[in-house]
Amino acid sequence: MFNKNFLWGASTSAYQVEGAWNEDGKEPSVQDVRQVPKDTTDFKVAADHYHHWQEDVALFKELGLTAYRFSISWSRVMPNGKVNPKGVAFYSQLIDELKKNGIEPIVTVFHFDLPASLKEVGGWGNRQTIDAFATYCHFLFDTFGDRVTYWQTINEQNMLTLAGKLLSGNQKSWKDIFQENHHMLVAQAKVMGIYHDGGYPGKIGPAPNICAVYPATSSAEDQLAADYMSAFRNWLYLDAAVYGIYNVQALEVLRSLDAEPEITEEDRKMMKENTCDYVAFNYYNTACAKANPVSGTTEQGDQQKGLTVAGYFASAENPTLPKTEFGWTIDPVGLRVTAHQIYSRYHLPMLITENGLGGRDVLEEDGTIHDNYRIDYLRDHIVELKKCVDEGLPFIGYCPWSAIDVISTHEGMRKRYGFIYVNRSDFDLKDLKRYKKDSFYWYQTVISSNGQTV
Ligand code: BGP
Repeated sequence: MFNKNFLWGASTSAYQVEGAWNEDGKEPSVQDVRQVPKDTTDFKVAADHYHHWQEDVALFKELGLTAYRFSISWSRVMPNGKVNPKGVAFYSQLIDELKKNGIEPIVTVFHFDLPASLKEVGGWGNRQTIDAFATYCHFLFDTFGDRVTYWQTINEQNMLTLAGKLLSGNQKSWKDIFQENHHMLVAQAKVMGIYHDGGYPGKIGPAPNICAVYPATSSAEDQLAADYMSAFRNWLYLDAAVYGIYNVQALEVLRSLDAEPEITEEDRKMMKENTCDYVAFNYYNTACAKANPVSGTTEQGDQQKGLTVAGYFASAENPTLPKTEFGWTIDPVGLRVTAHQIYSRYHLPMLITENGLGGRDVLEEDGTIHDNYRIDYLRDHIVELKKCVDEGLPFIGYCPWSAIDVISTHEGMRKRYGFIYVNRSDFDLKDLKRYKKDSFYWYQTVISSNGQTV
């Protein structure tokens, strides 16, 4: 049984939902200036939540959400390093409106949208970005810390890092990528320290994308490959956040890629002394690995395809799992496997900050959207989550992706995740009107029965 304080939420991120990319003093973020993937749209208008936030919160209330996980745009609050009062006012009003409606605000401070001016001076490769991040976060804690209980530092740092080479158009070496990753780990530790030292009343943690990695066969070699992949993809990030250390197996893979970062004594101290209060994680699917000889390839894919490293592991197909129309595997029981792995390693409360199915929804003439595939996906995951809770795992809440349709990271507007449909397509903004999908009414019942009726 879910306890009575269990948070039933839903998620979005600033650059994928807000729009208003250059309004009211906002500086462009790296997302606003990036090359748009072929046949998809940019993030400039998104779901136009910046101009619809009151209507959206009213819909969240009607949906019955008891939590809303969103991210704050660094480039809106602190463009070019200076506080932007209009940007601050936007989030302040949003937080107040959520609280007025009984919805707990869950805040991620950085979700893939570094201010463009910081990228110009080297982004996370430049150690000064650590201080800029600390200044930004300190300001957020001082400004919103009395109203926000659950904070997350960096969304999916592991996916950002693993996609780093592709995102740089192969310009960066693995060494560059993992030095940036190291700076992010230090920055995260630093802001967790600021949060704890400041005596703010809530909790702070990371929000990586974590998934169990299965061996492709029962051979010891494939099991070892799965362990290495998991260390590299999952535990590197959580061992750093929870214990303040580098995972040994992950470090070994880094050495093989000639990508071991330079770590100063102060960095080690910073990481060791400043760790998290809980583990937030995003879960969409699981991974599968097989042994990869030293002569094998090293390749990068997305969060579904994973990563292949010569000498350690190669991504493998898992023939036991069905797939979404966008080719992502569906593995509800894998959520249970993943949650047990996390808890046995870290013994901290957990919060699911993303889980969901991206599909091509159709708005019918009568304004309905029949997304039974999404209901099936979420139901099956909630059933497994309930088993986790019954098995004694401490969960703070569940925030599926996404509260409302947002622009997908790689697939534009055609791949939707929301409970609320936004009437626009990739290249036609239409009227941006909101419609309730079938999953909206279904999740409403789940929440009102505290997870009893799924
Ligand atoms: C996670 C991100 C989200 C969201 C989601 C779905 O990696 O944290 O921002 O985009 O994945 O992914 P996609 O939009 O690529 O389908």
